[in-house]
Amino acid sequence: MGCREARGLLWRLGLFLPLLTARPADGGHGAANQVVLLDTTAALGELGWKTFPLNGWDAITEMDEHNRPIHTYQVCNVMEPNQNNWLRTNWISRDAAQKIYVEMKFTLRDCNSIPWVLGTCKETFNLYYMESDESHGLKFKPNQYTKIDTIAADESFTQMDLGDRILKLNTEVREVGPINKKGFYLAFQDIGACIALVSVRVYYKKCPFTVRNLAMFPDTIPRVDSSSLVEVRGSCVKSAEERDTPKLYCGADGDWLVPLGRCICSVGYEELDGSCHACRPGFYKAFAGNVKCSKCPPHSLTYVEATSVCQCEKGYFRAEKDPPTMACTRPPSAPRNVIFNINETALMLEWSPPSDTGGRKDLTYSVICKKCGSDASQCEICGGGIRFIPRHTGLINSSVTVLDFVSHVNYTFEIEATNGVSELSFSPKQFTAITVTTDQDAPSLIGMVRKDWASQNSIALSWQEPDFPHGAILDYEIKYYEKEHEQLSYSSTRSKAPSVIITGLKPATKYIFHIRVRTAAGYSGYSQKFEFETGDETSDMAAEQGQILVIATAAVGGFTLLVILTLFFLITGRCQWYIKAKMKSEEKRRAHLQNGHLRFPGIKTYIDPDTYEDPSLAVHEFAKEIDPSRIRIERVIGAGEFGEVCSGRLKTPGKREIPVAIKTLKGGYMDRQRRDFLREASIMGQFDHPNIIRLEGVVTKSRPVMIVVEYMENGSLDSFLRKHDGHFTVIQLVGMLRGIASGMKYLSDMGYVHRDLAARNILVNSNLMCKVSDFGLSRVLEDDPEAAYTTSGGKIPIRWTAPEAIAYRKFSSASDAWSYGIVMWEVMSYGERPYWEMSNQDVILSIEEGYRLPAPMGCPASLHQLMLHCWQKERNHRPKFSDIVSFLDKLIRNPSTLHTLVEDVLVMPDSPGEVPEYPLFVSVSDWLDSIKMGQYKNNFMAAGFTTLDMVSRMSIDDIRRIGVVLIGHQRRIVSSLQTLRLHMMHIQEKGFHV
Ligand code: ACK
Repeated sequence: MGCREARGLLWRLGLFLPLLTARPADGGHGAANQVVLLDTTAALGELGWKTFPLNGWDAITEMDEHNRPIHTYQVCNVMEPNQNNWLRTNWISRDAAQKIYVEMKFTLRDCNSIPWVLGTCKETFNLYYMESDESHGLKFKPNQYTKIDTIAADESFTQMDLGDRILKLNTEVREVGPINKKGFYLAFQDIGACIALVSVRVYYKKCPFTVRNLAMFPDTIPRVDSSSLVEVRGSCVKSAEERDTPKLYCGADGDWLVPLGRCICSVGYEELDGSCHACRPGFYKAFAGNVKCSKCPPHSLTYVEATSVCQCEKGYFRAEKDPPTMACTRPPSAPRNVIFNINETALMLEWSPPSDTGGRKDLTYSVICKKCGSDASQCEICGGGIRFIPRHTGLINSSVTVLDFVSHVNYTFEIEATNGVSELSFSPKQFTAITVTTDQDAPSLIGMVRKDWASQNSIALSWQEPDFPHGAILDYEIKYYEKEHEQLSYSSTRSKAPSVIITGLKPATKYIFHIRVRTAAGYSGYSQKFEFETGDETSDMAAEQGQILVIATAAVGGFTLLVILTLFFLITGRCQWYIKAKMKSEEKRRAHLQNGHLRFPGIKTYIDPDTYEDPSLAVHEFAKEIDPSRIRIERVIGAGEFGEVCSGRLKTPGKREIPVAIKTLKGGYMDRQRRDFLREASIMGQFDHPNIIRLEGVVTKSRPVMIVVEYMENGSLDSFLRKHDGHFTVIQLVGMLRGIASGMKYLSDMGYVHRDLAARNILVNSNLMCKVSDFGLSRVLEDDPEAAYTTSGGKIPIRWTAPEAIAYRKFSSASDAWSYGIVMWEVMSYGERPYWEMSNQDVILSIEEGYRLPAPMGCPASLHQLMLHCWQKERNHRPKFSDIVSFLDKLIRNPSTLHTLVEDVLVMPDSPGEVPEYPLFVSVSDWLDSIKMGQYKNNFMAAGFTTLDMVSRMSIDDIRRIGVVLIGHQRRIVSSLQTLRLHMMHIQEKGFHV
């Protein structure tokens, strides 16, 4: 019977199988861990399977909608007994399989639903296989086949399903193995069922190639015994190496299990997405491991890829033991300031370390001794007679003692500094030489030391020159310390004249002084110790009264004045010329002080450290020197212009350790940088107020030079507010502003103008207390990234600065008040940038035209009023800081005054000053342009907000509705509406119509 006839018969019987053109759904054909040996759904031509007998299974091939064949075998001889119909596949190659899987999709008719077939109809078929090395010509003999299983349907279909055209497709999978021959046949035995075999898929499983932990694992066939795993050793990917032997286990289902060991990228390579990539030029990786390539350390470079060690720049080197992560370094410069001190038996050489240590810490010195005749070119090495204590090379300290020298000889000592890379450099060694004639005697000791006068913080001393200086006196060294704290620290200073004024001392405190003199032959011994005490409060007043007396008396008459002055100087011993010189700067400061005292009785006046001839004197006048052993640096918290800013702890004997911030001056600085750096301490040290950052002291006598200030846990105010946007109550914000205003009141009372008041220069502690910081006058402005050059050449933070200060550098407490208004705006907007992205030029122009920052969202009207008050063009109209403090105090005492928000009012309460002139906008589009929101013109127009009057009535919801999606833009528009409303009022008052 041909195919078509069979189909006709089956149709008539109602047995024909439905939905032949429905391609069976993909049963995971593409799964990565399956290798398919046969798939009838993918076969294009006839399958050509054998059937026995011929009228049993019937091949039906239909085309699907893509014109691909669907091969189906059907049999349905349910009415005849003793059916034994075989269908055999072609030979299937085993490939690498050990165990194979046979997946069959078929439909099966429910016998109960067919009338008259009881006894003959079956609902199962049998699956067989036979292994064979032969792929062709094998005769079919059923008894050569081994049964795999009887296959029953999970779901059979009935006549009703047929009517409803429901396809009940069964999927059954059977496994068989191990297969040992080259291939096999499958056979399906029907014993009287009504079946359509829709697809057959034969596959085996494998663990597919994979990369784990930078190791590659090949395709692996699992064991037949599903309980044992195949252990597979991985091989490292390119440019990687084994750390622990990488292994994976292949499970029976083709899954990789239990990863062990790993590979790591070799030196010069870093991991990226499971493979090792060469480091880019300029980067290196010195160690194998899964870390990233790093930038070449300072003074080293590489132009090639996959570098493990960067090469040193010209003139820089790496010592043998230097790790590749270390910067390249260079030999040190020569030691400085060599001096000698000689007596009959010993010659002591001392020097200062080189200004450039080459970037290394392993600095040592060596001393070469030469004997020279009158001609410097006739020098010879000293030879063995001379001894050096402790030795002449590898010296760690910057001094050496020379013994056993011969009298009346010119010795030249060359002192050379070396470090770990000196040997690697071909450049000539840098040394400093000193010539010593051994008959030159050291100067004799200083005799008596006198106290000329003492104030609370200063003592003036003078003494006689030594009786036998044995040469020109170079200078005197004065060493002193607090009598009570001899062990802790001492200070020293130098003076060219036999007198000195020592400043920066504690009031009513005993100090010990001793002095030595220096000539070309070196130092004398120290004088005996002298004890002097600083004055208490009354002593300064007495000093000033003395001066006032002199001035008052001056009015009496020239002659009397002359007599009194002469007497005065004779008595106090101040007639020596050198004291006059020292007094020059002292007088300047006292004049300054007197001015201040007249202006603000009872309040100290700020003294500009630049009025000191010697800035190091200023820093010691106002800042305590801290012994670095009292400081413990814990971590780096930021970067200042001069070096890192660290946090740490400061120990004070007899007191609790306190947390501190430590600003450091990085090595290799110039004198000017050190002066600028310490200027801030000289300024800060003059202040003593809870809202001004407190100076604990300075380290200037050792490196690194440091400024130690109180620690402020929450860092700078601008970033603090940005981090906590919307977290505080208005009262808390006003509390912060009050603190800043109080600090500024103190500064302005002292006559100090800050010039760079901005939220970034306010620090916040853990109690939300705000303190003003960043002092340093012009230096601060150089340092401030916000500062821009003005046409007059100065660098000014435009957005924070009053117009008169921008235009002609008129800085004053009134310009600080303008900046304070900007700080208020920054605080109330939680760190928004003043004038947003407007350019500096636009800011200057719009201020000139009368534009002022609108109130931030949620800002009480009274606070915006205060801001506007601070931004008055006429600086004398701006509030004083004392006014600001009392105004904020009133607000804090009556919090209800803060409830009225700017958004809620159209009519402002009585202004404390004049309402600024706002620009006259003529259209919505002008207004949008002026607030840099011109991109929304179409949104406003399309939504019908075409007049300024309509826009001024918009709510935040309206703004969202018309399509302003960005929160920042919504904020800006809403807060600018306040200004617009004022503008509208202004226009109405003037009788304009828009
Ligand atoms: O915003 P910040 O966290 O606060 O980052 C900067 C950084 O150091 C560089 O200036 C922080 N900083 C400065 N002074 C102090 C201080 N006294 N206490 C705590 N942090 C400080 C500042």
